[in-house]
Amino acid sequence: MASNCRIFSINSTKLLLLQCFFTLLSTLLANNSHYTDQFVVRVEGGPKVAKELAEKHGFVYLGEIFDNYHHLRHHQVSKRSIEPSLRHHEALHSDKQVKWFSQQTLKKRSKRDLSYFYTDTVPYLNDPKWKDMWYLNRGNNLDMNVKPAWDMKVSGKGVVVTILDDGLEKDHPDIKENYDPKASYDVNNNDDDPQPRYDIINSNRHGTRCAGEVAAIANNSICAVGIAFHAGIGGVRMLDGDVTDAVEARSLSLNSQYIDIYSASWGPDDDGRTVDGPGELATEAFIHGIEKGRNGLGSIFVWASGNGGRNNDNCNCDGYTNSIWTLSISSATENGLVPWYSEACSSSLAATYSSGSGGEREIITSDLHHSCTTQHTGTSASAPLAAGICALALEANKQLTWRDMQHIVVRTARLANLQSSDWKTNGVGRHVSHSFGYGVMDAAAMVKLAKVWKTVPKQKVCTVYADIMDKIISPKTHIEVTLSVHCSKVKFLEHVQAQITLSSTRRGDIHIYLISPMGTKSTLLERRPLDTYRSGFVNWPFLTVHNWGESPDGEWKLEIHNEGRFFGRASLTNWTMILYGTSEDPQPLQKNKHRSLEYSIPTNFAYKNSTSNKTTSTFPTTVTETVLPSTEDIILLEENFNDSINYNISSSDYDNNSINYNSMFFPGMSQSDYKYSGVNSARKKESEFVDSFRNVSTSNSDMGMHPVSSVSWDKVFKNVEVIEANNSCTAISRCIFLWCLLLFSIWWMNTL
Ligand SMILES: [Ca+2]
Ligand SMILES: [Ca+2]
Ligand SMILES: [Ca+2]
Ligand SMILES: [Ca+2]
Repeated sequence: MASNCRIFSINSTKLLLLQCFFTLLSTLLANNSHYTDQFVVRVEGGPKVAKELAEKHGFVYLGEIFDNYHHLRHHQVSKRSIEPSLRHHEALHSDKQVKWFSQQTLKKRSKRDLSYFYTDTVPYLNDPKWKDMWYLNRGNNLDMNVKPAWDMKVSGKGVVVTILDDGLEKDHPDIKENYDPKASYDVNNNDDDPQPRYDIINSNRHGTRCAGEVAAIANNSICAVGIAFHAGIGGVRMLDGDVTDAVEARSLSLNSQYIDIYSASWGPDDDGRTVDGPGELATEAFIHGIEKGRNGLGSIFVWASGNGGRNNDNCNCDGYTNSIWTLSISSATENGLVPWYSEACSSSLAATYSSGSGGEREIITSDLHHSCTTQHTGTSASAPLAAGICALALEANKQLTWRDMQHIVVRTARLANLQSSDWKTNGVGRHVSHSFGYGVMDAAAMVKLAKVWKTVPKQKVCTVYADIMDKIISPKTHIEVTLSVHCSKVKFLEHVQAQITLSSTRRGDIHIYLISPMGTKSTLLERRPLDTYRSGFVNWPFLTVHNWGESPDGEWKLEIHNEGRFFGRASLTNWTMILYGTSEDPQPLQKNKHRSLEYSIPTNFAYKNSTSNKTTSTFPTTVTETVLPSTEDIILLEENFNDSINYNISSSDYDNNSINYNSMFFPGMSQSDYKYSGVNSARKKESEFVDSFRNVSTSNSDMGMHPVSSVSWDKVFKNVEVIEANNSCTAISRCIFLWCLLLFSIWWMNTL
């Protein structure tokens, strides 16, 4: 290094030294822990024993985190210190009752909101802001289908959601009837009342805003409407004070037999240079939650994917969203764009609508001081919307496990108007993107599917270790390593983790891709220009959900790129694949159910198309609602329209039966359009058709539909065969009946 330095002129030497100094400083700062006055001890014998122990050593007892772990504070210990309090360490260490203890260090956790019209009147609810709640009521396949879910008589009744945040204004007139004290706690102040601390800049409004999105009361002439407006809503005040591992663990494990869904819109700094995740207690709390919460069905943790877009942050570097236990949610703007704050990563499962750029509308919800806001923003706003939608699904089926919920989200999320350059189809034909996961959440489809859902089989895990290596990745090059997997326990994948240890002179120069045996390429890490740390990654479990449903067997390929300059060396030392999933088909009966349900598609589609060619009415049209069997059937139609492409898996050719079906499904298309060679033109027509049907403007059409491979078409066709065999008679007669009814109505109208 010294000999290299001499080559430079004085100025560049100074510059280099300065650079060295800052790197050293930032490394030092990064590694420096700030000790707090909080301690956690593991003591057997319950809270009584722990309280006695606390008293003996002069601690204040704050509460039990979970089994045998207790949260303490010592008033004589400084609230902030670079040094641990050795005297108290000594005391706890020498006490035989104490099995384990830790002095809690400070964690940097930031809230995920941002510091920053026209109306489509829907005469539905009397809440003054309802008409402006575009993400719930604009129709045209451009909202989250919450209204049709409400029409199925679900509103979150009997479901309990808790917001882990900076408090909750529990006496807010649009919230108080749904406020649930049993789902609430103040971890910052150690009392039962999560009421926020008020200051002149309303810095603690975040939790109240998130709560209103979930459970603001409907039709009370006040402010807005929550998605699950009959759900119980609680607040945990935990961000307005020192955040430690213990504080997070207590919040995540609060009343886990009572609370169903925890919504969190915070995490490590989105500064584009942090790699941080849950500590040991918070990890334990997650495990406790998914294994024991909700009587063993598992707590549902909904998590905001992060707001670090402008800093080129990557949500896979955030251990909370990158965790398999959290249902990670990103955002889409009103126009279906990737928001400027959005972080793309392979661990996001789905998206909900939220704020965008100037001119695009934001989220409406309750606000501090009993008020109402139209300016809730960021992925902070997205996670509670997702939590509300999950509450609707949970009311429809209280037996859903934490994994069931993720399965249902994967199967029902829609492309809608979401535009991203990286939409792709995974190995089982599901569309997925790094910005939006599987697409925008669809409340009606989730409720529908939840009702017929059978609990997925037990989660199995295969862990496959690559040979210990020390593979150098020179600057401006990349390496490819492969790992051959044969996993007898897992045949249908859910989460896939690539646990990686690598060193690098500049962590932000590294980008990593994982290619599955079925050819699905996940971006595990993008470049992060602001991440100058030299610390690399130590056993970091990069998560991808893009392989959902694929088989794990075959060759996995890991591609690591190093964009470093000059001496920017990197080296891969360890790679382990952790493959989660099931040995049996997670939802075998579902396929049959959907086949029979799919039967309703041709009827409705044919009919709708015949009437909606000239009408500009929204979906579903009033005409349809009065003439066709029920709104419910139309919802089925849309839900299954996606499903038929998504997950009816088989290999097969097509026959005459399928032609009948397709000519009904996509009227005006001939058999030849569906030949292998004609797949592209078929796709085009399909998208044109869907556009005219859904009244989506043509400029969005190509983004609205996803390219469908010939394999996917096969899947549709096979399915059709089954349907036609069982139901063709009823299908045609129903269609003819409706046509006759329509013609008769027209004739009758004319005679008047
Ligand atoms: Ca309080
Ligand atoms: Ca209201
Ligand atoms: Ca982040
Ligand atoms: Ca997650």
